Amino acid sequence: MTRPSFFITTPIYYVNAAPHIGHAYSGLACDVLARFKRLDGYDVHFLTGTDEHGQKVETAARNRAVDTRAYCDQVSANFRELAQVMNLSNDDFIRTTEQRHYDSCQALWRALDSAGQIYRNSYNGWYSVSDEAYYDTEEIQDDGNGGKVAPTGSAVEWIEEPSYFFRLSDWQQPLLDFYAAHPDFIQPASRRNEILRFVESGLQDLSISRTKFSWGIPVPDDPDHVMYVWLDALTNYITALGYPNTEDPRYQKFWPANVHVIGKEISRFHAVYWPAMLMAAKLPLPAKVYAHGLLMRDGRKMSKSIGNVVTAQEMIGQIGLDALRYFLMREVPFGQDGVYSDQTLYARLNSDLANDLGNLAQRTLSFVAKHCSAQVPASSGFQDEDSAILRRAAGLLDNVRTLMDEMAYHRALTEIMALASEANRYIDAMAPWTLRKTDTDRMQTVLYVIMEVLRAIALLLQPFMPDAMSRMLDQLGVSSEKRTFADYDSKLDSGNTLPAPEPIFPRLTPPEE
Ligand code: ME8
Repeated sequence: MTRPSFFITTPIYYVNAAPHIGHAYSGLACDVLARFKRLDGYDVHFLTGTDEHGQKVETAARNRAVDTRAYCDQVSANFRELAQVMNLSNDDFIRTTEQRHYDSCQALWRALDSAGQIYRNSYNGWYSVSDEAYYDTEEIQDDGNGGKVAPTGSAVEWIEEPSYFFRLSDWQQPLLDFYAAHPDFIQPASRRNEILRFVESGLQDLSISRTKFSWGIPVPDDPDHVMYVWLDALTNYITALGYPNTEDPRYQKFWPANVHVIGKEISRFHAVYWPAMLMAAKLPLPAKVYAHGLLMRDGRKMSKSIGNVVTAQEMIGQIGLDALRYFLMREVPFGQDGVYSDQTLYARLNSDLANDLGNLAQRTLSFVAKHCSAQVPASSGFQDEDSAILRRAAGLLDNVRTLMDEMAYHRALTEIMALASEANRYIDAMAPWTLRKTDTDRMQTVLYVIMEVLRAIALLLQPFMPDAMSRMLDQLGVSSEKRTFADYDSKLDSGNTLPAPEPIFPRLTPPEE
């Protein structure tokens, strides 16, 4: 039987600066869903990479007085390392400076051109190098210091140059029809409304080439022009599947994408320009664009100039990788901006991981090690309380699956952790330490029930905390072949010998304590 496919992508990151926790966040959100889908039987393709062309990158290299390509190699390597540091399970890492991407962009350009979607003219207007975006005069404001800024706050400059244009204006109605027919295309709803208003207000043709610098993919047959970096960047999603060879098995299997995960500030490029280009090139459209919020530290957007940028490596050094992964997915409702501080970080991790889950596992497993000869206990018939909590555990996969399909990670984790809290109440009420003296059969049953609940929790938490949950499943004696969701309904083998339990989530001490 062929497995269903699932293609998920992060934005490709500009190599104009070092990666920080915000870049790690998009990759993590994709990784968690990619891992969930793999465990759920899907054939997954997870793509990330770097966006290396354009004026911004060229300027960054020049400011450092280094060769542009050497500079790209170096910063791209930092993003590749970030993926490893975050334990991302990406199947590919694309760089827009690769030959495959050059060929793909030129082919897409030619496809748009032969469809009559490209014409030559000149662009006179505002451009922000920092955003790599064009702005209308109505959008521009004075910055109070004699300069002009875009609505994003980025400086803009007036440019006048010959340019090729894409007939974006042709696609206003087709886009509106598409959004109406696919209400889930842009999520969350707040972003969808913004995009609808933008498209309803009218679309102008889009300048898609620049002549003032050369760091880009040349326009076919007119190498004085390089392609606009967003046309180049968006194309990465099909390059990676083998485009222009639409017979490539990866393209056949994985295009159109199931979801492009992006930060909300780049919604317009993904939800307007990209689907318009695809329609114009007669290619299928992705199923979903999910625009998440931005991580803020101590109430402010992370930025180099404010000096509140945190790297993933720093946080991992402080709290450990899986705790970081858990925190980012649990604390911030996906789709909203994420404000966090050290206080919320340590409080959340100690309460959920050290106290609730860690304590449940540790006290159960050390009790079993001591009083059940380090073997999976045997159940001798369930009472109502046992059946109730086992039923709840059995039903959890379906709930979590639905929430994961909505990309409601924080709600999925809330549900899973609620079961851990319930199991803590159950163990307190059943008091196996008392049963040990009065009824060892009943004690074994209770411990078996808790271990079964822990097995369900650990299976479901694998996408979020792969290493920690792999260790927990080892300690529960779950063999590595029995860890997919197809095994969710299987049971622990009573009598199976267990390894010595070890704490998985130590209590963390905040730096100022
Ligand atoms: O926009 N919080 O690249 P970029 C959360 N090359 N996410 C953040 C973040 C923060 N504080 N800061 C960055 C580009 N991100 C283009 C994309 S795609 C075809 C081309 C994440 O280096 C978030 O995903 O500016 C955001 O959209 C992305 O990094 C921007 O990365």
